[in-house]
Amino acid sequence: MRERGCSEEELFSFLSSTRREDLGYHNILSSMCTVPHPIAERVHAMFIETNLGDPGLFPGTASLEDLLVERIGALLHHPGAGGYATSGGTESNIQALRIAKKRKDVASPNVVVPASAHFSFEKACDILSLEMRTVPVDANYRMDVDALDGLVDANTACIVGIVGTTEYGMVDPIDRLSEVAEEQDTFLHVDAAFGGMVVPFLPDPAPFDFLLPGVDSISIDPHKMGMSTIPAGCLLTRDVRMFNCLNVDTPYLTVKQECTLAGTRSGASVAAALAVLEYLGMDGMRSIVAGCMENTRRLVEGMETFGCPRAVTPDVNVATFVCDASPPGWRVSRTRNGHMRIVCMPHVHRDVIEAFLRDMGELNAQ
Ligand code: 0PR
Repeated sequence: MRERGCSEEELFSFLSSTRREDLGYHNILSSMCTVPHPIAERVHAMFIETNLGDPGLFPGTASLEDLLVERIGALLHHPGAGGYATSGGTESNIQALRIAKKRKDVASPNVVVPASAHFSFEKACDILSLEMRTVPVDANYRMDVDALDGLVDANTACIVGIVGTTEYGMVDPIDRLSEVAEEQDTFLHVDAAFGGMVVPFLPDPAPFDFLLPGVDSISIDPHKMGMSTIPAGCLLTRDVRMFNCLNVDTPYLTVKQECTLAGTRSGASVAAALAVLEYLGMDGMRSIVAGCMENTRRLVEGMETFGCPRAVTPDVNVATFVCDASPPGWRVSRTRNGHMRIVCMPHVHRDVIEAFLRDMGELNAQ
């Protein structure tokens, strides 16, 4: 550290120039995060010093966390769901597998995940010493449920299905997984970190939530399609008591026990997440999701006119293509299979899509 502090002017000039090195979200087509909704930004600032790790000191903010869980629970057809606000999909997935592992209580537990699962499951299995068994995906990049046979056994602590896969934007057949989970009496976790804030707002949503009797827990991230500030995630469980197995004693806090992974945790993004949902309502969310889906369709149609076929028709706003070159000045990403991947987040407006397609056209003409 410096012996003497620097001037405010010097400090902010340094920080501003460093911040300018960030790419932000301009021409960024690879991110599952987006520019927070202006409401989220304002509310985040309002709750900046709150700590949900000691909820007795911040009962107001803690009640907003409860309300967020209730609202998202209702969105997922279970207003009485248990839950808390995590730091995002990774923490939610780790905590869900912790619950599943404790409930199974066998010497060598395994979890069965689709090959399309996010890498957070690898982290979770490493931390929790779980064997990760991978189910292949079908031609449409959805989990091949028939291939579950032989993978699920007496040591299976959890089956995982994905709603909105990171790479291809696909929704696994959660209804069929729910049947398998019930038949085998296995915990079923749904990773809807991305798609949980998309699918309920589609005109004809496939069932994936607590309406399906086999679903035990769901990850859903307001900091992705919920347009809240980072880090806003949620883990929901069918029964609030499922969290009890994670409780540790917290002698000197205002609450006596806590089940969260993080200790100190900010309420800022949590209040922001609730605020966005309240402000937009179902109607507002439907319209944002409809825009993202329309842009996804337009992008797919436009790319195909350049001889870049879709890898698959996505269930949510993630488009993938057989396409080697991408125009300069744009950030796209690549799937593990080498497909070009574009996430049509809310900051990827229609004019951004059209500008990208124009640049693709020029690239093609060369
Ligand atoms: N589950 C799914 C289905 C996900 O897509 C992700 C993240 C997670 C879990 C983990 O969530 P957290 O990162 O919140 O813990 N998916 C994106 C990814 O890893 C996240 C991302 C966001 C990546 C912005 C890049 C980026 O610029 O690809």
